[in-house]
Parts: sequence; C-alpha cells; structure tokens
Amino acid sequence: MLGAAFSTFAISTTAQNFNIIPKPQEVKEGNGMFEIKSGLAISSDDAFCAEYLAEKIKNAAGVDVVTGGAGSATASNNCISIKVDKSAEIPQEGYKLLVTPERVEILASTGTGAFYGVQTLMQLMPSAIYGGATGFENWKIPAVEINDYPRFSYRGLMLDVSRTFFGLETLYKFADWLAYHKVNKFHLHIVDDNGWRIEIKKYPVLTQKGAWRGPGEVLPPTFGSGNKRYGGFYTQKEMKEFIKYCKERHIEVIPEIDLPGHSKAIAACMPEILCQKDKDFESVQGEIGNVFCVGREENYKILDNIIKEIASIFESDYIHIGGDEVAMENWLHCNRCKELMEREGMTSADQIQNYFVKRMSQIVEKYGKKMAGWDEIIDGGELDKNTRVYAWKSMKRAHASVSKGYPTIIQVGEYNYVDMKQSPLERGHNWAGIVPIEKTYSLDPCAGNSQYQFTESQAALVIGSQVGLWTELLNRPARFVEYQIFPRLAASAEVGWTNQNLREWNDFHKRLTESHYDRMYNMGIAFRIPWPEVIYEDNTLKVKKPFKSAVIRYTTDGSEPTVNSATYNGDIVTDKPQEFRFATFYNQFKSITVCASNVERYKYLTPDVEIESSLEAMSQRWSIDNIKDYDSKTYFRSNRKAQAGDYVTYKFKEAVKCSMIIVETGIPNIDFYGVTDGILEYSYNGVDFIKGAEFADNVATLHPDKPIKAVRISVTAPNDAHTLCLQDIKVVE
Ligand code: TNX
Repeated sequence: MLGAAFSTFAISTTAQNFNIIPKPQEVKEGNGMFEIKSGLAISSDDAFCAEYLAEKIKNAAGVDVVTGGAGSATASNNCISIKVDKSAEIPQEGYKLLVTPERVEILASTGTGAFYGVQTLMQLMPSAIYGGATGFENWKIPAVEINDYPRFSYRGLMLDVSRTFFGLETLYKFADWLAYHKVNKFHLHIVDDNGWRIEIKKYPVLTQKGAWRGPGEVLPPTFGSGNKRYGGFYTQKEMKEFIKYCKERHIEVIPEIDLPGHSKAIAACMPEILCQKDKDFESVQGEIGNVFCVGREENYKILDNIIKEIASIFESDYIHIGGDEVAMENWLHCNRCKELMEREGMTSADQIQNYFVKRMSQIVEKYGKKMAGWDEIIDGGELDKNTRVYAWKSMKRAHASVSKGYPTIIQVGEYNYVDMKQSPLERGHNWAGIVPIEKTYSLDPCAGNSQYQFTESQAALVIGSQVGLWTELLNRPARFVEYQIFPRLAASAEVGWTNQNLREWNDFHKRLTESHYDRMYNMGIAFRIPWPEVIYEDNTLKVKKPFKSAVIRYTTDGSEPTVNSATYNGDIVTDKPQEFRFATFYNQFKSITVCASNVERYKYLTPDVEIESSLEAMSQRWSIDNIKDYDSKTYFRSNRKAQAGDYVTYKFKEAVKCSMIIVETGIPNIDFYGVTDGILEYSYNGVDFIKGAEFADNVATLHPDKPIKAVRISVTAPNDAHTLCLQDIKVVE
C-alpha cells in the first residue's frame, strides 16, 4: 500500500509545476527527487506495464533495468513498483502515483489504471523518455503524490482512412500517441465513398477494386490522388494485430462502416445494391450512386455477411454504421423502396432510413455487438435505447440525442472537427467555422452550449467526446495528419479526462507550451506550431510571440524563413515591411509563414477581364461571371469533371502591365476541386499563346516581362474531382 509519507506532502491546487496533460485530478507536491540509476528494478502485477516502462527507460536513459513480478523489488530502494489490486478503492482507469526520493509506487484497481499511472510517471521524466535518445543526463523525477481518474469513460479520436489512406505504420504511431494522452478509443472511419479499406473474405472485390481510385479504376480519382492509381487497405490479419497492439495500450478500436449513404466504394463494385430508378440524386458531397437500396432484400444478406466479418475482426462491443448525409431522394424514386414504404405504411424518407437502421441493429446484435451511428439515425422513428449516437452536426443535434435518451458521444463540428482550419490562413475546411485549439479546449461535453443546455439527466447520457479528422484535404502538405490532430488532441484528451472545475485555458496553454510541445516533439509528432503576430507601426515591425519560449525567424527578401534564417530579437525598423517574412520554429518544425498583418504583401490590380471557356457552370450560383469580379467569395463550379483539351481564357480588355499573375484553382481558401494537370499559357496579342507554367497543387504563376493581353488555363488531363472550381486571377502590380 502507499505509505504514510503522504501526510508530509503539501497540497497544491494545480499540477502546473508538473505540466501534466491531461491534468490529473489531484496533485500533492513532495520534496526532493527520485533519481533513475542503473540497476533500477520495476516490479509489477502487470507484465506489460513493467516491460513497456522498462523499455522506455532503458532506451532513453541508457540504464539497466530489471523487471519482475509484484513484490520482487519492494526491498530495494532503487525501484518502481506497480500494483494492481482489484480491491483497491480506486476508480476504473484511475491510479495513485507516489514518488519519493527513495521509491516510486503506482497503485490501481485495473491494468488500465496502472498503465495510466505509468503514462503520468513518464510525463514527470525528461521528455527524452519518448524519443529514445540515450545519454540524457539528470534522470530525476520530482517527488509527488497524484490521485487521478478520468471524468469520462470515452475519450477518443476518429480518423477517416477512406478519403486519404494511412498505412499501418501511421496507425501504430497514432496508437502510441493516443496512449500517451490517455485517450482510449480509436474510431476508424474505415469505409466511405472514396475507398473500401478492410478486407472482407466473402467479397474480395471490395478491396481488389473498391480500395483503389484512379484512371480506369471503379472509383474515380479525387482529393488530390490525381491521374494515378491510389489507395490501399488493411488485411484482416493486419487489423487484428493492430487491434491487439491497441488493446495492450488500453485502446479500443471502433470500426465504422458508413451506411446506407457514403457507399460509393461498395456500389462501384456491386452496383446491384443501388436503387431502381431513372434518375440519380447527389449527396451533399456531390457523389452519385452512393446509397444502398433499402427495399432490396438481398442487400441485408450482403450486409449481414460483411458485418459478420467485421464483428469477428474488431473486439469492440460497438459497430458504427454511419447513417450520415444520405441522399434520400433516391429512395423516393425507387420502385422497390416505394413498395417497401407502402407495405410498411411509411410516408417519409426519414422513416425509410429508420427502417434501414433498425435492420442494421438486428444484424449487429446478431453478431453480439451494439450499434452506433451519426446523429441522423435518431430521426424518423425510435431506436433501442442502447444505441450509441455520435453527435456531429451541432450542439442542437447533441441536445436532440440526449433528449431522446440515447447515450451520446460529442464530436460536434465547431469544437471537435480537426479537419477544420485552425486559423483563416491555414488549410482546412470551414463549414463548422474556424476551430482553433482554444475552441476545442472550451468544450464541456456535459453542458451543451448557451443555446442548448443539458439537464442533469441529459448530461448523464454524455459518455465522452472525441476529435475527428476527415481527410478530404489531407493529401498535402507532408504530415498534415499530425498537424491537424496535434495539439488539438491534447486539448481534447484533457476535456475527456479532467474534471471541469480543474480546467482553465491559460493553465493548459502554459503546460502545453512549457512542457508538452517538447514531449510531442520527442514523441516524433510534427505538431502544429502557432505563428507570430506581426504588425507594422511607426516604421517598425513588431512581433508578438505566440508563446513565451517561441523562436521566431525571419527573412528580408520575401523568401521562406528556414532554420538558418535570422532570429527575431526585437523591433525591426524598416521602410520595406512587405519584404519581410516570419515564422515560429520548434527545432526543424515551423509554423506557416506570415508577413505583417496590416501590410499588403502584394498590390493587386483589377483589370477588366472577359472569360472564354469550354466549361459550363453547375448552376447560376456558380456562374463564370464569378471569376471576373475580383471578389474572392464568389467562384465558378463546372457541371462536370474537366478533360484534356478543356480551357479557360481570361482576356483583358487592355494589355496589362504587371510583375506576376497567380492563378489559383479550386475552392478559394479551401483549395480542392482545382486543376490537377494543366498548363498556364499567356499571350501578348490575345491570339498567340506561349506556354508559361505547369499547375502544381492547383496553382500556377507567371512573371510576364511586358504587358499581356490574356492568360489561358489549358487542362492536359482530367482533374481529380467531379467538378472543377475556378477563382479570380491575382494580378500583382
Ligand atoms: C461531414 S461528419 C461528413 C463527412 C465529411 C465532413 C467534412 C459526417 C458524419 N459527415 O463525410 O468528411 O463533413 O468535414
């Protein structure tokens, strides 16, 4: 048992001296340090915990460590003892950690609790513990007593591996990273329109064909996969091994097979699952042919076969069946669905969805699992009250879910969607707003928001929260998956773990920037670094560091700052502020590059322009006129994919003298559905065109040396989306 030594510990109300994330429920500071020395003994009731910790210490501190069963090291002073005692009065997943100058003890009532005790202990060590860098000096752990347990039993991450495929190496890294943050659920969005990513033995076609997109594949290229074959999948064997790895780290892997919409990948392989109708209706994402027919009885046999295999691969009690964003009009025009409606006395599409969801719950239960789904599943009729609802659209929908009595996970866009931009300047979606880490941190899952507050009994139905990464925009830049998830996941981990009264943004931010950045760095995570705020005033560039220890580097010639650029050390007096570029650095990682926010980087011209194009607009809203008004909020969307030979010519009324023309394609500021393969040409006389630049990442740039009359986008291969979006060109003086 933990010794009487506690009484000598002063109680400190915050753990900030230790900068632990997620913040423990109770921390009592002690005196002195425990020093890790060679010959360290780790005794444990939990062999995995002992080996896990020993491995980390051996690699990082370079000392010998011996491990053994419980009690094996109690006599020794140089020891860490990990005790799992079922009868200990410690909550599930909770632990007590005692560090004195003599010894370290972890006590828990479950292996999970012991594992989390180990995680906290690691955070008390130098962050090299995560990096495996040997030879680090001063392996000391401050004396402390921590009593800790999670607020919520569900603390998760959702990752969409369909739109962008992530290989197993990435998944394994994430498992480690989640464990370090005491996150215990890994929700894999494993099937969507743009790729089927798990082997199903009964239907090998799903991964032979449905896992691939590209020219000549059953799935068209999209989201930057371009004019090449793109895809991948996990075999059942691989997935089972991964699940085992996660389980050792106390992480449950929850599979999602998104149904009955978002099903283009399977429909492309097995078109017979679709409705019988003469017209196609698009999903919100512009996909057609992606909805299961609800009236086709054979479909339930197929789904039964699939769920049977999913249930045997994944150990989770839950199977998530999606249910979101279904283009339901398809059902209302399908003979079989109409017959079904008639037979069942249904009058609305929501009821058809409810019928489908109920059939799915029967199948899921047949294989010993419980069903989960997105918040749309609560519409159109009742479901079993054990159904787990993932609220995503809004707090209003979360409120609707708990009001109807369903256990609910909060993954609400405006707080938890880490595919959203972190600032207006960064890549990402924005339909749920800008989601900076402060916003993620500000969520109290049990509270709702000012408009939709939860009563006590409603709050009791909230079993946790998670951040989710959808991956339409994840094709670039490199390691963007880490950039989007971290450190927002650290904030979310604390939302899930730490009691609300202990949480405060400034305190979290301090722990994050003083210690956790360094931990993440050592974990090998290319996390997002905030950029400096720069303003130009009184002939001076003034920089506000985004955090105390931030290193800001800058250039004076408009180029990208690098690790070798000058370090900012105070105000810069200049009359050429537009030439300066700044970025925050964390060793080799850096923030986005900015210039002074009140200085125009370029001076843009707005010459009168006429457009000629082989493409037609999807509708009046997306008219070609939108790209000649120099209003970046309006843009053009074509009614089809672009093909080789398609063109768009911007013809100036008068020849324009300018230093540069930047042609960005795709949705402005979100930057997808652009030109995949194409060239930008220009003309001095409006008739003869000269090849200028090739499009790369949707953009091409020209530097004309005399006044020009026209620029032309010439598409050389199909773009990797169902539509092509175009913007105003940027003409730089
Ligand atoms: C909505 S969230 C979706 C996803 C998209 C996401 C983009 C949900 C259940 N459906 O299919 O990827 O928005 O943010």
